[in-house]
Amino acid sequence: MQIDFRFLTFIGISTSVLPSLDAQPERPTRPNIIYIMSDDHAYQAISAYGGPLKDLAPTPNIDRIARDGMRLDRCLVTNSISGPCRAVILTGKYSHLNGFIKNEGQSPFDGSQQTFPKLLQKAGYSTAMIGKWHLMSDPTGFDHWEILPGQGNYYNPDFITSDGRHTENGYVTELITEKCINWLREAKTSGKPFMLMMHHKAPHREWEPGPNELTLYKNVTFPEPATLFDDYSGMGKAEKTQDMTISKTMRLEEDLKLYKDRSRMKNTGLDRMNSEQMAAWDSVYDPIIRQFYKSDLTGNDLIRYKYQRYLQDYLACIAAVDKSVGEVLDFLKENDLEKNTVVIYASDQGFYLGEHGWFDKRWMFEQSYRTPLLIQWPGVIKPGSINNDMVSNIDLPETFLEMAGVEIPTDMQGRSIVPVLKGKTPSNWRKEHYYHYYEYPGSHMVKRHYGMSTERYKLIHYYYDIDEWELYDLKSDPQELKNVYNDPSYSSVRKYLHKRLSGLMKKYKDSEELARSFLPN
Ligand SMILES: [Ca+2]
Repeated sequence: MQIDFRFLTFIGISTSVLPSLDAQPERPTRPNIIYIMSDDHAYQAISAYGGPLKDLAPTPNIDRIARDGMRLDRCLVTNSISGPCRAVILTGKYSHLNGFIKNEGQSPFDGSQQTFPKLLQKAGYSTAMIGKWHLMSDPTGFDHWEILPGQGNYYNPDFITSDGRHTENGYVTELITEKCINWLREAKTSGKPFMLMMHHKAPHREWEPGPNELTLYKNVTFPEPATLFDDYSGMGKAEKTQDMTISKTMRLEEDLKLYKDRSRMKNTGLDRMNSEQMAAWDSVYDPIIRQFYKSDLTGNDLIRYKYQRYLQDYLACIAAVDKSVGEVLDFLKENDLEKNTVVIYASDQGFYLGEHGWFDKRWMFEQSYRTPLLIQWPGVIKPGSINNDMVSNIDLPETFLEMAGVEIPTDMQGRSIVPVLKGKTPSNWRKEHYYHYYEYPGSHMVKRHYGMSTERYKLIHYYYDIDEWELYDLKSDPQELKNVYNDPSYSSVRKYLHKRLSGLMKKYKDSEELARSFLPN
């Protein structure tokens, strides 16, 4: 039986007068927390989530977390892009309140504000942040930090520590893993509970596979998504004017490594390779390049080819991340840390693998709005559980604080998912979720939008240089191809959702006026 000692003290019972507690005089040990987050890892590319890629590109180690813990199927992000997701996870506050609303043209994250690592550190946790940070200011609240500058590089990357910047030889996913395991080895001996944020750069664009995965999927053909050739005819202006299609936006050379002119490799990151790494790379890519330019593909055949090339590299990057997760899990097991360590696997947001003809993220549509979340917590989470409750990345900091028995500040805007993890979701759990994306004009030209979702519907408002509302019914249109906002049969739904959206904006202290204050002059 687990006894909450704080509760006994609160109701006025001194623990010392309870004889049954004598055998257990110490506070239950606080769990260690390892938060592993990759960058742009689509749930469609995790075999534990099923789907058509699961047998072709399995992730057996990430799946171990699902097997031993819980797979959460409805984790929604508040603003589907790197830096903002990271700021939300640190602060438990929506972008408009934590101040980090977009990547481009953004001022550095204000590290002086309240974050969950600071609160854990204050409560006696050893804390570390290793890998992609992407918030421009130095990390705060960590006993140890070692980060990539900006997006970082795959091969022979630079790292920044409090001592400055240096270059290391190797592949980024493997280097981050090694650094994390070294830190865990130290943390284990400190006698304190620890919290590690292990943030992989992979599988972010331009999807450069590591030396051990170069050939992994080169001869594999992946199934195409049903909406690869979406023409957006049922959608609005925002979808028709974006710049993130496999067809037009994805570049043959920089993205798909089909370099006809090698001088264009300069400053792409591939030019950081040493001669040995380059020789291994060329031995795989040279034949692909020769074959591609000989084939002279056009039209839909070219789109199909680009999709395959994209997935081959993207999934190879994920294979290295999966191996990394396995190494961490093995380390915990071998060092007798498994039982008292919570391991979380997540991505900063979801990603398109050809759905709607896209790559990248940003939208409130499923593939980028949903992010993978898998958690193992021995003795607390029932192994092999699957959960469908609407949770969000904004819930993570409060969840970590509750796991550690630290008081949750009232100004955080999420809700701890610990009860969900225990299989005891409260009856008043969230049924609606609020979203707001700001990076426009900018890369990929996805218009600014905010909106809300329920289990069945999504209401989205595109603004800034446009004023269009969209409404999707996931029950009749799970692929989100048909905007029914102006369909009279949805008028009462529309009215209801508008009302709920206003309520959510009020609840989260967001408003159209505030959104306008973030517009560029
Ligand atoms: Ca990302």
